[in-house]
Amino acid sequence: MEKYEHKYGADQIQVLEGLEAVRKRPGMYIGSTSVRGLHHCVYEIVDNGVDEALAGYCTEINVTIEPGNIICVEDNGRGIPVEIHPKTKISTAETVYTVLHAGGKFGGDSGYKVSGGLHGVGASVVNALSNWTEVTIKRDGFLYNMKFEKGKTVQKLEKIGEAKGTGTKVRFLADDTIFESLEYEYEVLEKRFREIAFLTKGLKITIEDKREETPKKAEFCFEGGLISFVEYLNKNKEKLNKTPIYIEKYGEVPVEIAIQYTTSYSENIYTFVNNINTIEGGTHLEGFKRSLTKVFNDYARNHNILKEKDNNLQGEDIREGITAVVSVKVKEPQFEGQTKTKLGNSEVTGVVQSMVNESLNTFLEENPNIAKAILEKCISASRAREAARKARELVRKKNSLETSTLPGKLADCSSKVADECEVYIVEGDSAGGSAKQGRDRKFQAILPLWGKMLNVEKARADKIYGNDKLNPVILAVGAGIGADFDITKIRYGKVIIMADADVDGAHIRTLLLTFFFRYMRPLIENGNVYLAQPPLYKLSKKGMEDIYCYTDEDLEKSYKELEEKGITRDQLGLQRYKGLGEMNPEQLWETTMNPETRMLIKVTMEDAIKADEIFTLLMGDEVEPRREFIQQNAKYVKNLDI
Ligand code: 28G
Repeated sequence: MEKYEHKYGADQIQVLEGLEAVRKRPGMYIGSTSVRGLHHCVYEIVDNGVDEALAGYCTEINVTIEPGNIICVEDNGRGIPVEIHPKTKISTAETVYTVLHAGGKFGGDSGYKVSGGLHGVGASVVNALSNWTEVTIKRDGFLYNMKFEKGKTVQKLEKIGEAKGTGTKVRFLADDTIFESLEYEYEVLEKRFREIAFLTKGLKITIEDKREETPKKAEFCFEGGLISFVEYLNKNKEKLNKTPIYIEKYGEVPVEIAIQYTTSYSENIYTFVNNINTIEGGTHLEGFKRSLTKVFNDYARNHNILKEKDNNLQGEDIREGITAVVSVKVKEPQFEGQTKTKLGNSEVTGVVQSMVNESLNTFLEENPNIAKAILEKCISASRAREAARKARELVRKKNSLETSTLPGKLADCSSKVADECEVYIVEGDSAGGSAKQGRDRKFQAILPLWGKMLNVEKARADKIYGNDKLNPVILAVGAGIGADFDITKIRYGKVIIMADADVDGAHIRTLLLTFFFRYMRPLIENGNVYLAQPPLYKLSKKGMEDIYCYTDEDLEKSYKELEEKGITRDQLGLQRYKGLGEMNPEQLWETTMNPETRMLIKVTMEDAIKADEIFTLLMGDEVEPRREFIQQNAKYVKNLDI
């Protein structure tokens, strides 16, 4: 064995200088020496396996975090070639692990590196930044291995036995004198490998964390590729097209896209170049957006969905509710932007655009019902946008005139210190009357509302503006809506929704919450919205103070407690409150409005996405799930923790 003793030729000296440069300025090659950079090392190695999968020779990659933060990556590809490389005069395998940018400079490969870590620097950089690296190759019926320390070859590639099958296995320990920490985060790696599995259909990736006594592991393999990706992203949303629209073309610039519309209002387009998430977008995203706008407008014109007098739909209208993943492969990607995650190659725009034009147009022609559903949503999005603009103008005008008219039905409080003031939005006239009489008028205002509230999810901004139910709410709160909502102008520190504890009450609560969520979101975020909790039952007995119960469990508990005191159920009078109107003003005050004794539920919104899902479920067009949901959750706020 010529371990430690092999002679260096001119090429080898160059190699060592190259890897020394990597160790001197690691940030230049892997971004940083933080955990982020540490994780990038794993991605670099795994990406070589992904390339082998993209070449069609590898179906499985297994990643293990071993105790001591050793990373082991194994694939069942062809195995890195073992023969002497004509340029470097050492084995190809060793070349890959010791020569900087081996792929481009020495590889002479006709293909292009389609996968790539953030920086696509290759295995030699990881090797240079590792305390040690061990590579094992199964190829041609034999088993080979080689070893490195801090990038230097300590054991050249040698045949160590026989082997069945083919593949490559790499184990490495990152250098703790270079990285700030060697603690890999399992969740971070898991998320990335799930993503890679979505982006590489059919490839199975497993990850196992063996550092703890109870190992964590996951396995990802998606035959549906990007279709599965989009379905995963939309799993809790109501869809307009049941199966994602799928576009795939493998030309000079391979492009793969999946699109699914939901009833939500958000735009979720994820783009990838060579499997790298291009967070800042770029030319591929530009091409995709342009095509969407053009194809949908053309289709709408050709099918008379947009009439001659109508304006074109704007891009943002067409992207409302979209979830899409755009994945392109570019031979020499130019990454720009602050975080180098913006594709700069200008030729990509046209490629993506013309490809999507063709495929999407065909899809719409073949699926008129889906086309219609999506366009209906686009059109209402454009109306909402127009109405929001009008509302904005109106609010601005109004503010400039300093007319702060309050709604006629509002029984305002005497204090003007918003922090100590509360407004009760009360369903129904009779309850409104009791609330007015029962309140503490110093700091409690009452705003009664009647009848069926407008479903803001369906009607949206164009109807909200000027709506006789919602306008009083907007005026009473006093801080505007939408983009003009100004939390510093709110007239009450607490906005309390007081509705019956039945299905209708749940409905009106939800409608109001949706309204606040969509048009006064900071109010929820700031914790100003509350739900009053009127009691469901009253237990009474002569000589005993009335007991109010707010839930069925509450009632059972009270029965049990009273039984322990020797009071049986049949000795007790039970009143079931069907509505707030059944309570007299004193009772309403005592049970629901008195700050000393009432139960208020603060509406929080820790997870806006989660809330969005709930509102979509509750307010969407699908009536049956909504009814079921409300019925199952009559006291739903607790369960949902909105
Ligand atoms: C386990 C850790 C990550 C890999 C291969 C397979 C080949 C290869 C890798 O070749 C040099 C450049 C282009 C030929 C290629 C095998 C062609 C034929 C390969 C990996 C030489 C690299 N047979 N599997 N590299 N090429 N897996 N997994 O690293 O010209 S790296």
